[in-house]
Amino acid sequence: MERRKFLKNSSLSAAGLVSAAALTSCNTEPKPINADISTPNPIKPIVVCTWNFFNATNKAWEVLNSGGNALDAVEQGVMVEEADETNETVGKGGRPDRDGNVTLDACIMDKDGNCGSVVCMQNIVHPVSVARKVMEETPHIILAGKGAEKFAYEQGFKKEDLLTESTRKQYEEWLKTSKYETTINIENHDTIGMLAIDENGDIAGACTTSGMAYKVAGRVGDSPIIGAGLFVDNEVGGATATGVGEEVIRTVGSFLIVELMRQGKSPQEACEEGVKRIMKKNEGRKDFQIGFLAINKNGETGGYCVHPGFTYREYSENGHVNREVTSFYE
Ligand code: SD4
Repeated sequence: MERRKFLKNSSLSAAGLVSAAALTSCNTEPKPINADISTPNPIKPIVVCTWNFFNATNKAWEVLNSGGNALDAVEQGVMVEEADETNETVGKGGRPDRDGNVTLDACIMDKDGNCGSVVCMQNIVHPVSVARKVMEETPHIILAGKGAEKFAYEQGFKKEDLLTESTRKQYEEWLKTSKYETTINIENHDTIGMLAIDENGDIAGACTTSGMAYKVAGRVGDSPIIGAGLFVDNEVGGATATGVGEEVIRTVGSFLIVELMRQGKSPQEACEEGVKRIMKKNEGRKDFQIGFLAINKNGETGGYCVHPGFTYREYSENGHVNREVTSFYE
């Protein structure tokens, strides 16, 4: 039997999951609380991403501007960074864990709430595309480690060494002290989270990273966790995060921001509230950075972070711009 059919027919089938969900769900339709959340003239298409990833947003814009859908746009956009060996926080060229292995996390989510994710996966340059295959070809959402890698080979992905000369040398240098820090300072992270609205007004998002440099083997951050590093609700908007994943997970950051927008907050206000919730649990702590980015159904965007320095790139018919965001600490 074809693998796809096998997976679809397995006892944990999509149909099974759907009916289980239907049984446990209430009968009310999930509608935006704020009824006037959409305007007659939304900005679309539009793409935004964490940090100043010029080439990635250009690629996504190319897809959107030629009539492509938001899902293809975010996948192809973030793939640019996964392939860029000079980005040492994403894909090939990402810094390894403390055992010297590059382990990648990524997820993707579409307008219908479908999502896929891979965590702690080695030897594959494009984890976001494997995540998309998990979403489209299996009844599951998350595949981890060796299982994710095996699945990737079955789907035709090629094995590739993700360490580069530069990251190998840095790792050898790090081994001399093996100083273990779970914090990320404000300069050394550039995970890409991307959100797009296509010309139909549909929203999709993707997020991909190699996580914290020299992390404990097996550590997974927020980036591949739906609701933490990324969340999309086609009725409301989307949000994504960068920074210390543990803190984003604790507040289910991206889901929180989308829900705050559902309740009527602007993307900017929602991101500010998201960071404030995190800081409330970390009173006085200044040794970590988090940046949130959000877009609503109207194509309005916003961002906020713990320390100054986080920016996001935006590309629409109004042009492309790198936006600096305000921060919790001056
Ligand atoms: C993580 N959020 O693994 C990621 C790290 C990050 O740029 O954003 N790096 O916790």
